[in-house]
Amino acid sequence: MYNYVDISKEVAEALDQGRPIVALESTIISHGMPYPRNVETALDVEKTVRNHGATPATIAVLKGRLKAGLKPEEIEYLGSQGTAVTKCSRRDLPFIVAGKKDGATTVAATMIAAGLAGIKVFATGGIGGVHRGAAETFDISADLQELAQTNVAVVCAGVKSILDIGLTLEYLETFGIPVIGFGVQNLPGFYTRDSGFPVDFQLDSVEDLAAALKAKWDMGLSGGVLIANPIPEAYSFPKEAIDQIIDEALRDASSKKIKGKAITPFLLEKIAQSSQGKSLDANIKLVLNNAKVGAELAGAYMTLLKKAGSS
Ligand code: PSU
Ligand code: MN
Repeated sequence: MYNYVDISKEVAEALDQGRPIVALESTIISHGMPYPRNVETALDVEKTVRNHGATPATIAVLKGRLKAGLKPEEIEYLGSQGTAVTKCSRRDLPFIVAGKKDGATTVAATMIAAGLAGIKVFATGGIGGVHRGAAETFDISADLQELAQTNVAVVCAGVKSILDIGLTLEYLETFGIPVIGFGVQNLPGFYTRDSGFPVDFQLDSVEDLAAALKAKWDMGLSGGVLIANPIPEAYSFPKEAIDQIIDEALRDASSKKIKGKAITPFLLEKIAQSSQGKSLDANIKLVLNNAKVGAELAGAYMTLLKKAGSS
């Protein structure tokens, strides 16, 4: 794997010394937020991870090399290039790598790189899922299949209603992917704290989360875990307000016949416009909140591994 992954010095040292690391994705930088707030946010997320005792490993493909751990100038480059950088999921990786191109990694591709590097915890904002109307379009994000097979825990803010939340949960169940509410009984809805759908398990501490991860992987139950951490109350949207904005964005996407990998970035931009930037502010706050939980979870997981190793 070292033939394909460049692990930064800082991340390599943390790996060697068994210190906690949090993987971070780059599609959220290039395709999920406008410049320059995307760059500011990516750097703030790294700072938050550090402030909570872990090492950040932002992941992307640069000139065909998978990178775990980026320099600030590389984050600036990805953010300023925006959608000019290819959004890179599992199916795209071989071509971006072999073609020596740049790629912004989705949740799926970031999990792959994190898995190769030996990083177990990944924090982001939102994951892809089963889209509304999927019965006809078949639009189901490759993120879900990645969660089914790659041993990385993903901390997110739940599933947003640009997706079909119920079908996304069914799909996750089918593939054996546990969905954990962090301190909540109901799945958070990204911009809102409650999607109205119950989660499989509520856990209230990072120690409990770490123990569940260890039990899963020790038993050889491969695949990821989805940890849903609600947006802080102060930044959350009332459900009706955001649902209206999302419905309007979905209608716009459908009339413009936006499809495939372009749909999520299109909807996010529309929602930001119609909410006068409030959805972007909320998005940034929830990502920072997930970075904190991710860092604490990575710490608790490493502590647990050390205890198990010494007993
Ligand atoms: N949801 C967000 N922000 C994002 C994404 C999803 O709120 O930036 C990105 C993530 O990188 C995710 C990808 O992995 O979109 C999913 O895209 P698709 O549905 O095309 O697989
Ligand atoms: Mn899709």
